[in-house]
Amino acid sequence: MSFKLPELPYAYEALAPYMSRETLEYHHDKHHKAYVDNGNKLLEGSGLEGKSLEEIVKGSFGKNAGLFNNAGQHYNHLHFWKWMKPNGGGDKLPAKLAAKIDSDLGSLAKMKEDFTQAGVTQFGSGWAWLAVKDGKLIVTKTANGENPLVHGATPILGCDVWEHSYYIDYRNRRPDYLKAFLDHLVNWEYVEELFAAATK
Ligand code: MN3
Repeated sequence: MSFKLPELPYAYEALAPYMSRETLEYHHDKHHKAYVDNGNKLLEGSGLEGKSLEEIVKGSFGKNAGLFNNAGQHYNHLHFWKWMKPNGGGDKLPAKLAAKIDSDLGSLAKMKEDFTQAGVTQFGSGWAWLAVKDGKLIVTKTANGENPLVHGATPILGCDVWEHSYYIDYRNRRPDYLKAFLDHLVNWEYVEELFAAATK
């Protein structure tokens, strides 16, 4: 396989005012594109050509840092665009996912609090995650391009807390960005789709 930059699943201005057109232009057209282009160069001769993206991410972790960083970020961003939608966020979740959050994480409010805390306390660049591990939901964080796949878990929601994801719109206010992400942007139907696939 080779990596391909996907189209955004909405217009560049569709997430404003919570994420601006300018942020999406830089983040998707330049940052994600660079991960795709560099990933494709580094995939050549790596021995992982022909594998799925998930296999490339797991297979390069701890062994080929250049390929891992770019393949990991390609995986993360492929989902990140779909983890958001116009008029998303809020507290209306698909029933099965809502029940699982209540039973594994206490409540939706507690999950949001823990997810925000994970994002705020990730020192430097990285991601905050909601993931499925051993059939249970967990909230976690990772540095740089890492993701829960390389820790035996399946990510079902992630928020990019690299500065390129929020600095144009929020400057240094990462907590405000995380709040806007959870309150106005999350595509819970896509989270549910990944949750169902990870728990079937
Ligand atoms: Mn990013």
